[in-house]
Formats: sequence, structure tokens, C-alpha cells
Amino acid sequence: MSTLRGRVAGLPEWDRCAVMGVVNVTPDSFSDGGRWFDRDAAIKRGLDLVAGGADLVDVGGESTRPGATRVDEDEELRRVIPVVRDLAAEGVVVSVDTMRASVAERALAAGAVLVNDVSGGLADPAMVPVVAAAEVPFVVMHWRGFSEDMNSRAVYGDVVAEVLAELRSRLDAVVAGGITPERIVLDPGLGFAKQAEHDLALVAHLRELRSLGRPLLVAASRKRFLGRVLAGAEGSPPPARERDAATAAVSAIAAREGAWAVRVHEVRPTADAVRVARAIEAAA
Ligand code: PMM
Repeated sequence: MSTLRGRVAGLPEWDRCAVMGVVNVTPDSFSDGGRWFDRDAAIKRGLDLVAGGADLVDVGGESTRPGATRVDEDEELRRVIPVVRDLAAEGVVVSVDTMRASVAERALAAGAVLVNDVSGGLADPAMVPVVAAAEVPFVVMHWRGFSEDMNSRAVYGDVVAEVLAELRSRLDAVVAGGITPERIVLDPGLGFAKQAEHDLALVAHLRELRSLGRPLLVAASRKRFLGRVLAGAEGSPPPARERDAATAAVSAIAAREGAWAVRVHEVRPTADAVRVARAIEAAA
């Protein structure tokens, strides 16, 4: 079982694909922007996600939707740290979603146990040293550049081969930077410098990404490619909040393909999906 999904040193081991619930403490995330911007609402949301079946909660203070401009460091700290502190104090396994080493460091001091960096350490040269020194797990996502212009980088000949090669080189770089391989999780970065057809191909080929030898995090939740699929050839995509059933479908597939965890905004349907996938795996 753990050979299918892999194990991440420093985190609990779940006997199935884990469910990472998302709390975006932002006014502008595409999926849930503004809903948990207030500190108390964000903390309550994190606790509700755990009650609904989340194994860990990912707290972020910067929107990475295509075209988003960056939030400044003080504001990111102000958004994230109290939420991390309060959720960790409640016993929640907290991950911090940040591209800034300073935010990661402060979040770890406040009780976070995992750093999720969508840039895989590329945005801030201090990130890898901070994570290496803290000896905590690190999510390395496939990333080609900041959100302002990432759509222009969504150009691939063979998306699976290129994402695989680029992730392998990031894995080598962060290991060279002192993060032990046993603590590294890889993520194909659905929607980041990718068009819908690229995201679909990556989900279809998760097993090939597993060949990198590290656990995989899959974050399809409410993303544009699901909107495109649901819209059909002519229609317009449903709003982000109406993509949770589609998200759960990807969660079931990702779990079946050996993903270590799925990152979702609405945990209930996905918690059910990964449990069903686990039951089917046990019956195989
Ligand atoms: N996507 C978003 C934010 N954080 N983290 C990882 N590891 N992988 C992702 O694909 C990812 C992420 C963007 O979605 P959101 O802002 O709506 O949560």
C-alpha cells in the first residue's frame, strides 16, 4: 500500500490517499476568494474541513490564479500566521501554501508541519535553505513562472515528458539544497502554465509521474480545466463553486492511480471518493 502512494517523513501515514483541505485567506482566489478572508471565518473553515474529513489543512495568503499580482510580505504574514497558529493549536495538521521563505519560517514556528510552495523553491532563493534547516516536508510543484504571465508559458510538445523532466530537475535541485528526498512531495501543478488539454493529459498519466519515486499531490479542485470539460464544446463553464462533483471524480481517479494526497476546497465529496477508491483497491 505504501509502495503505491509512498510515505512522507515527518507526517502521519494514512492508509489511503490523504485529503488536504484548502483555506485561502485571500480576497481574490478564483475558487473561493473572499469567503475566508476574515481570520475567524478562516479558522472556523479549517476546523469544518477537518470535521468533514480533511486529514490536513493547507493555509495560503496569496492568490495564484492566472493574472494575479503578488501580495506583499507583511500582508501575507498578517493573513496566514494567526490562522496557522490557531488551527495548529487545535491539533490540525497544517500546511502553509507560500512562495516566501519568511512566511514559511514564521508559519513553521506557529505550528505548520509542511511547506507547500507552488514554485518549488524557485520564487525565493531562501526557501530551500529554510525548509532544509527546519527538516520539514516540502511540496515541490511544477512551475514555470509567476501568475502574471504564466498562460504564455503553457506551451508543450509532450506535456507529460516535459513536466516529468522539469519536476525531476527541481527534485534534484532541492535535494542538492539539503532537503532530504524522504520529505519531498511532487505535484504536477494543474492549471499552472497549462491549458485544459495539458491538465487532462497529466491526470491521465499520473502513474508516469510516480516514476520519479516520490509521493504525488494532485490539486485539481475547481480548476479551469474542469470548467472547460463541464461546459462542453459550445457552453460556458459553470462557476468554480459548481465544480465539486467534477473535483471528486478527479480525486477518485488520482487515489486509484496512487496519488499520496489530493488538495480540495470542499472536502466531503472527496473524502467519500478516496474512501471508495481505497475499498476498491482492497478488493482488487
Ligand atoms: N493550486 C493552487 C494553490 N496552491 N498548491 C499545490 N501544491 N498545487 C496546486 O495545484 C495549487 C496549490 C491554486 O488554487 P486555489 O488558489 O484556488 O486554491
